[in-house]
Amino acid sequence: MSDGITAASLPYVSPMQAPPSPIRTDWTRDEVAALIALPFPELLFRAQSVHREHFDPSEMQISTLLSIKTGGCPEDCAYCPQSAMHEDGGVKASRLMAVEAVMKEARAARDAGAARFCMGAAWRSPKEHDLETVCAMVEGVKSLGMETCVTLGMLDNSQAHRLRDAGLDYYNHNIDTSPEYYGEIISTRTYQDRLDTLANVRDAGINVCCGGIVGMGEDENDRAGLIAALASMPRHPESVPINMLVRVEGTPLAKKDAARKDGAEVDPIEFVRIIAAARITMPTSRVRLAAGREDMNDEAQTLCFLAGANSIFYGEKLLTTPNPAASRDMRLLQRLGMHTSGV
Ligand code: SAM
Ligand code: DTB
Ligand code: SF4
Repeated sequence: MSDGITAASLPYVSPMQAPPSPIRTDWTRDEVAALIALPFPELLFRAQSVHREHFDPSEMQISTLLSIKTGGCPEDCAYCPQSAMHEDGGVKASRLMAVEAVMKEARAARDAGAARFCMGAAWRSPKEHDLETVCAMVEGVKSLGMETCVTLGMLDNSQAHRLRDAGLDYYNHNIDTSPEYYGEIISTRTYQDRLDTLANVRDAGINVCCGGIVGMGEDENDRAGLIAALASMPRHPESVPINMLVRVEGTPLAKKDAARKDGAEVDPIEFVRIIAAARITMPTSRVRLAAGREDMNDEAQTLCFLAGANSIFYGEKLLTTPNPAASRDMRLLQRLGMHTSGV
């Protein structure tokens, strides 16, 4: 380029100077289904247009996950290797990590460039003394200058307030799938239980991280129902993780034909459509391309980014399953000319 203008110095362009799309919280399943079914070029154009109204399309937020208490969970989520209810036992149960050990991992994540540190515990809900320890972890990680997120199962109102007082930025609690399909996946707590926890988190003034999983044998209607349920919350979750099911040996969903009647994997193009629908319906939320990237090629991930995903989990492990190596992710972002957001 001439005159000293480089691609990096050019502002990104908002398509036409159209009025900004309204933030709607009344999305219906039919409307979301119609979006998902749009011709792909039209769907991606709409998703990109909305994305550019609120975000720099070249920016990627990166969060690092740590399992602070692994396995032995009394819940029966059919996708999860940490449930003690599955016949094959899943992963080995361990105790809650010590605060200093968590700090060590958080420092390493910060030094590798992560802006947010997410700590997950395989609990139905936290016990009193464990919550105290988690509050100390939140305070410690925040003192490193990172955003904090925890996912500890169900919370009552006072537990949510205690986490808020410790300075917690985000609480992750997923609705996982459509209200109708939910009962096929989890029997030990209800969809309403999840909504109650989310209401407690909101009431405490903590940002909500809430999303779901694609590839559990749900049909198109359920996928539209998942996005419609998120997008019709009175306030959209600030972070929306969209996970592709990671099939883990020993879980009820591990067998392909258990997860989908025709035995097929989720079509990556179909997955991109779900991401685009999340972006269009929740314009200001961070849409995270969450679990499942290890099994996606760079091109499928790139389409997800073009559809509006602007956050990933970074580091070679999710909670218990593999995630792409940091070097692979950095190479991809470099190839795409994208940059990570600062803390
Ligand atoms: N026990 C807590 C809870 O369920 O609220 C927190 C941890 S749980 C592992 C967090 C989320 O990870 C689940 O709600 C689910 O959406 C996602 N997840 C778990 N196992 C998964 C898998 N095998 N594939 C994709 N996503 C998964
Ligand atoms: C979310 O939606 N995905 C993350 C995070 N929230 C806690 C967890 C994915 C877990 C994948 C299976 C595992 O590694 O155990
Ligand atoms: Fe337990 Fe959470 Fe896994 Fe369900 S998803 S079994 S609640 S760790």
